[in-house]
Amino acid sequence: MTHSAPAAALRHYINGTWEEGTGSVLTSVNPARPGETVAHGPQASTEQLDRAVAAASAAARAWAGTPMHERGAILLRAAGILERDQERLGLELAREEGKTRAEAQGEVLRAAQILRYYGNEGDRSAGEVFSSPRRGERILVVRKPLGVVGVVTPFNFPIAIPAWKIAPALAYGNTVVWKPASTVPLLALRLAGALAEAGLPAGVLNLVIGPGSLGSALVEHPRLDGLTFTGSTGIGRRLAAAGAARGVPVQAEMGGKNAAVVLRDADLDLAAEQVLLGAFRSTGQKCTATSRLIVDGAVADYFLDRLRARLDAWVTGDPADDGVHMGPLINGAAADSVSAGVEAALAEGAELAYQGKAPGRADPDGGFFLPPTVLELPGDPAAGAANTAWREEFFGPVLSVRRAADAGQAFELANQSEFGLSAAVFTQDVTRVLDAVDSLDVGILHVNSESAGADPHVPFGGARKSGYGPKEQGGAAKEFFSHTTTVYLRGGNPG
Ligand code: UN1
Repeated sequence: MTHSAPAAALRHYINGTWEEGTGSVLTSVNPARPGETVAHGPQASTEQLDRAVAAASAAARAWAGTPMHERGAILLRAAGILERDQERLGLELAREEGKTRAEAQGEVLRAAQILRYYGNEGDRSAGEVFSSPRRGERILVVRKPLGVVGVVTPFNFPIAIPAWKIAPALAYGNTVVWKPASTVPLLALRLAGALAEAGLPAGVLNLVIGPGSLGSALVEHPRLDGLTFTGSTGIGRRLAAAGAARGVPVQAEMGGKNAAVVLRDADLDLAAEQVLLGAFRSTGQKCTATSRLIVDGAVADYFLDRLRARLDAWVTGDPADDGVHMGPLINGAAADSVSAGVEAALAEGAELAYQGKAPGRADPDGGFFLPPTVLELPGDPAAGAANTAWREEFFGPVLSVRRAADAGQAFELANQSEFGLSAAVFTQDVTRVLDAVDSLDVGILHVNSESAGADPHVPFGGARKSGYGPKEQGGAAKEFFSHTTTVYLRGGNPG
C-alpha cells in the first residue's frame, strides 16, 4: 500500500512572510521509502537568519506589551487548527518522521493540548506578592519576558517538542526564531502555518530551515536573549557553553539511558507490555525510551519469555500502514550507528537475547529499518557496567538487560548511568515504590508504566547529563521563559 503525496515546497517564515530560501537545496525523504521526497527546496541562508532575528527583535516590545490573554487567544486558535487538521498532519508526520500513524496523530493532539495549556496561562498567577518589613509597602515579584528566544528542536517529536518550547515562549511574551531538525521540515511548516493562521503578528515567530551550521549561527547570534534546545548531550553542552560565554540563559534537554526495573512481586504481564512499549514505540527514538532493563533474577526467565512472546507479534514496517507497530529509523546514518552499537556490545560480551524481523535495507529504495533487538549483558558487575550498550544512548530499538539479586541491587544498577532522565519501576509493594522515589536519580519516575510519556502541566526534564537549566512544561517553563523584576511598592504620598 502506498501513501505517496506530492512533495511540499520548503519555505521560511520571516517577519510574517513566507519566503523561498537562498541557501543550498534540502530534500527530506520518507524514511520508510527513501525514494519518496516529502519536502524540497532551498534552505535559509545566514542573511535570512539575520533578518529573522532582526524581525523578532523589532516585534519584541509590542508583543511583550500585548495582554497575556490576547497572546493566549492566538495559541488557543492554533490548537483548534491542529485539532481540525489532525488526520492529515498525523499522516504527514508518519511519512516524514517514521513513527506509526496512531503515534503521529497522538503527537499532533499533544501539540494542540500544549498550545491550550499555555493559551490559558493568562488565567494563572503572573508573579508573587510579599509583605514588606516597612509600613505602607508591598513587594511584588513580576514576571517579564526574556526578549528574543532561539529554539532548536530535534527530529523525533517534530511538532510536540517545538510546541512545548514555542507555546510557553510566546505565552510569556517572548518572540522566537526557530530552527527545526532538517529531517522534518514539513511538520515545522505546518506548526508555523497554524500559528500564522491563528493570527500571530509579524515577526513574533520566525522559522528558518537549514543545516546544522544555520543552527550554530542562530545559537551564537549576538541578539538572542535566551536559547532552548532538545537533542544530544554533546550539542547541548556546546550550546550551554556558548550561552554562558555571552551570559544568555540556556535550557537544554538532552539524552537518556532510561532503566525499567522489574521487581519479583510485579505484575509481570503488565510489566512486559509496558517495557515493550517503552523500548520499541517510535523505534526507540525518544530521549525517554527504555533502553536498559533490570529484572530481579528470581523472575527474569519468566519475564523475558513474556517479553519475547510480545515481540513475536510486534510488526515492523511502513508506519503509514495499518497493523504496523514500529517504523524505520530517521535516516541511514542513524540505522548504521545503532547497528554499530549492537556489534560493539556483542564484541564486548553481550548476548543476543532476541532479534525480531524487519524489512531489509538491501534494496536501494529500502527504508531505514532495524529489527527490535534485546541484548543480555554479562552477569559480572564490572563487565556489565562497562558494556557500550549499558553506557551509550543508541536512540534505536535496542533493549539491554541485566539481572539483579534483589531490589537494592536493581536500584544500584539503574543509577549506574551518567544520564538521569526517566525510569520505570514495576512493583506492587509501596515500600519499594518509596525506595525507588528516594534512590533513583532521575527527573521523571513512572511506577507501573513505561518510561516515556509527558503531560504538559507538569515539569519535564532530567538529572545528571540529561538536562541543563530550568525544566520544561507546566509551571517549570515559567522559570526559563521569563525573568523577575522585584518591585518595592509604596504609595506616592506617604502622608
Ligand atoms: C515523551 O516521552 O513522550 O526528545 C516525550 C524526547 C523528549 C520528549 C519525550 N524530549 O524524546
